[in-house]
Order: sequence, then C-alpha cells, then structure tokens
Amino acid sequence: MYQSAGGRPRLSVIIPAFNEEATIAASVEELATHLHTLDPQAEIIVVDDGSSDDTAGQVIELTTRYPQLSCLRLPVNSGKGAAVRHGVLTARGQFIVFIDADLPFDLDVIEGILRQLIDGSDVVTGDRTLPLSRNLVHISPVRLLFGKTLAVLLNLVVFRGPLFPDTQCGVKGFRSPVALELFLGLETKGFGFDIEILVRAIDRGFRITRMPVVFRQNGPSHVRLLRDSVSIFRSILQLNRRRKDLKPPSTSQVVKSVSSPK
Ligand SMILES: Nc1nc2c(ncn2[C@@H]2O[C@H](COP(=O)(O)OP(=O)(O)O)[C@@H](O)[C@H]2O)c(=O)[nH]1
Ligand SMILES: [Mg+2]
Repeated sequence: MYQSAGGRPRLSVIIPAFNEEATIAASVEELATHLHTLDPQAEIIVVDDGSSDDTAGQVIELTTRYPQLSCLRLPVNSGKGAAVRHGVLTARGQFIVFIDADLPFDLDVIEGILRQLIDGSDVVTGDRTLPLSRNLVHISPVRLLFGKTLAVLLNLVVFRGPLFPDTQCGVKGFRSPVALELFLGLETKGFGFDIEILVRAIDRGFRITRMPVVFRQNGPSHVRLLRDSVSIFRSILQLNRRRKDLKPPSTSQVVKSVSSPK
C-alpha cells in the first residue's frame, strides 16, 4: 500500500528489547506479517539492549526468513532510550516508528501513524487517554495511580499545561529527519527518554499529533514503579535545568489529537 522509494524503505520499525526471549520471536513474526501488506520492504530493527537471555539469538534466527529484519546489539544494558536512539540512528526508512517488544497495541496503529506523518505531522505519539483509545488490559490500581500522578506532575513541570497525558505510551512515529534531530542529542538513556523527545519536539516547534491506540495486552513489565518513577522524575528536573528558555508552549504550537475514526 505504501510503496518504498528508490531502494529506501518507506518505513522502519524499531523494537527495543531487554530480556524478551519469551516473546520477541512471536512479536517479530506478527509484525513482519502485518507490515507485509503495508510496505513489503519495511525494515524491522530489533535493538537488543545487553540482554542476559537469548533475545538476540531468537531474532538472528529469524533473519534468514525475514531479510528486512536486523538485530542490533548493545554490549551492555543501556536503557530503553539508548536502545531506541541506536535504532533510529541506523534506520533507513523515510518514516520511523518504535514500539514495545510485546506489541501492546493493535498494529493498525502503525498505519494510522504513517497516515498522519504523510499528512504533515512531524511526530505522532500514541495516547491511551484519548476518547477513541480502548483499554483491554487490566492495570493494577497502584500502577494506574502512579502513572496518573507522574503524568500530572510532569505535565505541570515540563509542559506548563496538560499537553501529553500519556508521554510513556510505547508507540511513537517520526519523519526520519525529525527523528534524527530529536534523537541525536538525546541525553536521557532510561524510561524518561520519551519526555525528553517530546520536550525537544515542542522546543523546535514540530507538529505533534496524539494518536488513539487499542491497548490490547501487556507483557511482564521491567518498570519498577518506585525506582523508575523517581528516576523518570529526576530526569524531568534535569531536563528543565538544561532548558534555557523554559516557557509555556506557545499557542501557535500545534499539538493536535486524532479525534475521529479513519
Ligand atoms: N533497551 C531497553 N529496553 C528496555 C529496558 N527495559 C525494558 N525495555 C524495553 O522497553 C519496552 C517497554 O518495557 P516494559 O518493561 O514492557 O515497560 P512497560 O510496558 O512500560 O511496563 C520493551 O520493549 C522492553 O523490552 C532496558 O533496560 N533497556
Ligand atoms: Mg510493557
């Protein structure tokens, strides 16, 4: 449907993976099958972030069946932000999407993201709080409370308004030059990297679109609530200190939401 241009794939999908041996093969196969109809040449880049299990072995085994699949390996565990950054700097597609290894969202979201990018968005961020999003996953009340509190605090501190209720959503897409600009200077290596990416996008005046998702499943989480929330919040504070001109986003800043079905 979306043809590749001049030998360059239209789309690159990056999967950061840390100790995902139980799910990564099934995820790659599902993704490859799904992408086949969208863009047969779409590349899939799994970034193995110094896993201590057989994540990389599982992926490498599949590369014989899926020539568009590759596996990057970081020698030591460096964090989700570092892994996605690595993938972005290697990706060849005109459009770049990253998604969590357990493919938590209905994969139709990838086509939705592509459509928004083709229509002129620079950045598309999945958002589980949009009215068109659906949640089919049970989330424990404690995790929900942590998530919501973190979202409210960080929006207050970083964005000076409720711009992004779901910064941590594990699917986002970019036009390739935009991705390069956002990820080249990325400093946050851990789970707080999504926030830094959105801040950098806002500061540069990029057009950002919030995209509904169907949250369909959730593998076991690597996020340790207290420790990672504290470290995410610490990176938020560092981020703010580094920004020279902290100001509310200008009203001309476009953060739009997809609010009608396709
Ligand atoms: N690169 C990297 N990825 C990680 C790390 N921890 C988790 N991930 C990946 O980040 C994604 C989301 O992690 P997950 O534990 O499912 O987080 P949650 O869904 O937000 O609770 C998955 O693709 C993981 O493999 C890590 O230390 N480094
Ligand atoms: Mg998860």
